[in-house]
Amino acid sequence: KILIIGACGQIGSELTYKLRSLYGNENVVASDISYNNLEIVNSGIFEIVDAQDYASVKTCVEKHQIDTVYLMAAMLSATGEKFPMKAWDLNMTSLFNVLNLARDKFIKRVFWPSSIAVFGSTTPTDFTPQYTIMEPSTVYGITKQVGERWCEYYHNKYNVDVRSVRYPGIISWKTQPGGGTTDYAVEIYHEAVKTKSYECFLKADTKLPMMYMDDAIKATVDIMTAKAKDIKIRSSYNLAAISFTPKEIAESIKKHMPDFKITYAPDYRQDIANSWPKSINDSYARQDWKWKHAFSLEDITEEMLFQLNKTYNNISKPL
Ligand code: VAH
Repeated sequence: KILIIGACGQIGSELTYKLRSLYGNENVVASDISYNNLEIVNSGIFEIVDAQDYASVKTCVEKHQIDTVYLMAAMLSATGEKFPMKAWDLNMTSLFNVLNLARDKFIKRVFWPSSIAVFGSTTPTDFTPQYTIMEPSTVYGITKQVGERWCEYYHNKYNVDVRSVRYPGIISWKTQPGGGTTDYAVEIYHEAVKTKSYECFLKADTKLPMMYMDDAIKATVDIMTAKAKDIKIRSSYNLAAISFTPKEIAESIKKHMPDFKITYAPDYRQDIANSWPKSINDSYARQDWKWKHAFSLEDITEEMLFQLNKTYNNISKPL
C-alpha cells in the first residue's frame, strides 16, 4: 500500500488524487500534520502523521502495511528563509525518518522530491546540466542538496530504492502552493480571474523553469513505475518542461483577457529567483525512464483560466 506524507499540500494533494485513481482508494493512505485540505481528508483514507516524529510515521506504516512512501512534506524556499532552522529540521528529519524505515525494511520504496533550488548563482544558468556546480544560497536549497546526497548514500550503502526528481516551479489550480518563490506563476492566474490585475513580486524578465502540475505528476508516477535497473541516478534527476518570465506569462493571459494589467514590485524573493537557473537540461530523465512533458505555456494559461473561471465565476466557457 502507498502512504503520501504531506497529502494536503500543492503537489501532495494532486498526487493523492492520481494514486487513488491508479491503485484504488483502499490502497492509498493520505496523511498530513493537520486536516487542512478537507477534500483530501474526506475522499479516502486519511491519517494525521507528524513527518518529523519517527514513531508517528512508523505507526502509520505498520497499521496500513505500507510498502511505498511519497514524502511530500517540506518547508519551501521563501518560508524557509524566514524560519531557517524549522526548514532544516522539517526537511531533514522527515527524510531520515523515511529513509531509515526503508533501511530497516519496514517499507520497500521511497519517492522524495528535490528541486532546481539545489542550484545556486555559480551554477551555469542556461540549460543547467545534471552534473554541475551546486552552491545553493537558500536553506531550502541546502536541504535539497544534502537530501540528495543522503538518498544516494542510503541507496549505495543499504540498497534503499529511493527515487527523486528536481521539480521546477509547478503551476496548478486545485490547491494553492505554500511559501514558494515560483508561487507568483499560480497567484497571477487567480488574480487575473478575480481582479484582472496582478502585482508581481518578481521582475518582469525573471526567467525560471516551470511545469504544469499534470506533467509533474506524470513524471512522479513514471519514475516510480520504471524498472529499478533504469534508475541510474539515485541523487535526483533534473526535470524540465518550459521556462518563462512574468512578462511572458502576462502576455499569454492578455491573449485571453486583453485588459489584464500586471505591475511589478520585487521583494526578497527576487534574490532567491536570481540564484536559480533559467532553464534545465533533463536529458538523463528523458533517456533513462523516457520522460517527456506535454504542457506548453499556452496550454497552461488556457487550462488555468478555464478552471479558475469555473471556480470563481461559475463560468464554464473558455475565456
Ligand atoms: C519554491 N515551488 O518556490 C518551490 C520550488 C523550484 C521552486 O522548489 O520554493
